[in-house]
Amino acid sequence: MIEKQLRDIITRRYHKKAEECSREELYYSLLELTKEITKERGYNEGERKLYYISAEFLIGKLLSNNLINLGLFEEVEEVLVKFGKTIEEVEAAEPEPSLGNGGLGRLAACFLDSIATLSLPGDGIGLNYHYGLFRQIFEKHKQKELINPWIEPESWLNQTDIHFDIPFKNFTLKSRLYDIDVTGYESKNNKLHLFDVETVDEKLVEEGIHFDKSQVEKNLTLFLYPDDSDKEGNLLRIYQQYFMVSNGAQLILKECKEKGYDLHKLDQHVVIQINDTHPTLVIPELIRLLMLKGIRMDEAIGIVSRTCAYTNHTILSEALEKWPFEYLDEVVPHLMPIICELDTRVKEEYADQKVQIIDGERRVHMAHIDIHYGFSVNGVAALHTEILEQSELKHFYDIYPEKFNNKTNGITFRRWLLEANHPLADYIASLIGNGFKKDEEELEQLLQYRDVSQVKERLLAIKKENKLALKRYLAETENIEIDENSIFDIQIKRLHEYKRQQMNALYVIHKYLEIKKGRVPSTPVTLIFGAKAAPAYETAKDIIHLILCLQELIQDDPQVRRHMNLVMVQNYNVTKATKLIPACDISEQISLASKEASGTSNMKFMLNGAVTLGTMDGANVEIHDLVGDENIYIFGVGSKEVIEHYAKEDYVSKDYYEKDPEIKEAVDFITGPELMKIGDPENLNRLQKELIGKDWFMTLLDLKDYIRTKDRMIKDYEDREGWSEKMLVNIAKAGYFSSDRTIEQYNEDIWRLK
Ligand code: Z2T
Repeated sequence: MIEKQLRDIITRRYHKKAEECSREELYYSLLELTKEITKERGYNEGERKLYYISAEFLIGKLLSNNLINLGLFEEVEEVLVKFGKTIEEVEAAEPEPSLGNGGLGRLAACFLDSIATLSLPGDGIGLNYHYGLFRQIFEKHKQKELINPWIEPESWLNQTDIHFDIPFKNFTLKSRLYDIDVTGYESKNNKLHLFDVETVDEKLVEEGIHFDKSQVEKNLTLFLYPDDSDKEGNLLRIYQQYFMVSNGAQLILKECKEKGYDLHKLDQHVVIQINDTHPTLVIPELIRLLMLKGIRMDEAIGIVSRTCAYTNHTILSEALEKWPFEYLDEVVPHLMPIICELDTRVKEEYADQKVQIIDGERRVHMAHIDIHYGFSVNGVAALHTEILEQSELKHFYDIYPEKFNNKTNGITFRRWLLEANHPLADYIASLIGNGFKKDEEELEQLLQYRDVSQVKERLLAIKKENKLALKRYLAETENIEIDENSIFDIQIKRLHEYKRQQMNALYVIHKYLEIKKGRVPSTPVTLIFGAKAAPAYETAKDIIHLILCLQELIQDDPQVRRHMNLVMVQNYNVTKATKLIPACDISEQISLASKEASGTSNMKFMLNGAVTLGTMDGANVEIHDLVGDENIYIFGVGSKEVIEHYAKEDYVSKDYYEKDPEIKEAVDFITGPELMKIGDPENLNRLQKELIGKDWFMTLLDLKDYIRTKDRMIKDYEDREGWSEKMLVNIAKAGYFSSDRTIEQYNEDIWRLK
């Protein structure tokens, strides 16, 4: 069936036989076929619909994902073999859309998959960035940023004829909507609506990712801002945000009109989830549009407040958006009377300075708009929500306890198990059937095999197979050699001081010195890093520099390399994550307790049989609750203690540096002769100074415990049977972290669709 359809498409497109097609030709043919079959399934519908507005949707490549969700993957795989190609080869021709920075954007993509899979009517609304996040290459042991084009003449984007006028201060921009179909697993579809400007000019890009910022109509959707949890204030960002939400609001009202809904009852038919504060302007914009339709302000505010719900993703204060009043006034003056009215109403009701929308310095606190004028505020892991309620947002929790709720993050198993790890998914299915693909808690049935050696040996064999596959992939794509018989210890996530890649690097230095002294690990270890740094984030770039210098030092030292290897993959993205995660033994989740709101790679690793080395932070806490002490390695100080250190301002990194010879030796090595020969003294000196003089995220506080715990883990790895049992328990308990569960909870408590 598929074979004939595909052959027909190929003949029509290329006038040749499938067997003679290139990877690209097969890819475009499959793209066309997949889009066609998707359309035939139809779309989820209902009396009430969700709009998930987000500045980021990190959807990654879609071919395999969509084929799995359509139930066609195996058939296509077989057909391609007939044509003389593997699906991996064909998929290599697909560009990856990198429309997100990291966890927040990937979460939005997992949510779209689960919303469709659960047959809920819910669309995504975002922007069609032409280049998305930058592509990273390494030059002279440093990150360099290049543009990352992903839009081709044919792609998953469907151009529509939907346009809106978006009013700015001195001009109006006309938008165009592009849609990507979201295929659920064995369900109907939803849509991801991405808005764009027709006048964007890609030639505006100069060198790297620099571009002329003066003409908004030419650059509005060129790039995604490359920040992760910290950002530089910028007018262009406000332009992007308003463009996104005004389009979103107009689309929502258009759909309501088409369905004949009464706008006075908007909140019965529509719920808007605001993904972090980036889409906050949807609140005043929707109020403005309802008023233009003749609804009085008071009522409009009420309707919108019953329609909007807000998700918070971080407690890092530098990431909480506070726009100067003048900036907003410069871009969207027509919203200012509404924002001022929202502010006045708060000031009339509450004296507390901490809950004001406009503060004493005339800055507009976006989160405060969301909390006062939305009906729900949620955190993304149990600990995170508790910290919001008890400290970060305490003053709001005191006013609105009923608005606060937790929704622990999740991941879609379709991509992170079925697509990323075929051998494991197939083996699990052979043991417990296919139920776990839609009802993930069924993975618990694996626990009955806890004491069955054969099963555990198979898990080890599959891990080995995946490590070999990664070895081949890295050899082919990055010219990197790794030893499949070593322990794969992986830290992949955005580069940020709070995530503490620098602590992992200090471990490497410590181990290097140990090996030099003849104390070698029982099993060789390969440490793998993958991380992009925000281009303006100096310390993050210094940390990348340190890691790349260490990589060269070790590569060129056969004596050390035999026992410990270090590799940093270039341009870490969703595609690379699907290759790296199934091959992992040790999952590094080592953020300073209280700082990682949830983390989601921790869940992906666990699901694929890696064991977590982590702090009591974010969702690690819930992983620990589920698997128990025996099956996770926890170290470091807890969040209470950390929060106390910040309150008392009593953490002095220099004391740790001076009092502990091991710590001192490792930190000093950063500017020792070995690394200074390889790297740039400016970067290495600056990083060392940062660690001794500031160390805002308390690396040195946890370093000793980290080293001890990781060493214990490496020792325990030798007991293969014992380790494989930990793997089994982790996989069996991962069901809780399915985004299907998360979305069911959003729907139950917030959205109430169907
Ligand atoms: C982001 O990826 C996250 C938080 C942000 O706060 C911004 C970005 Cl781009 C503004 C991450 C969190 O750091 C991570 O802990 C969490 O798992 C993820 O969002 C999804 O909630």
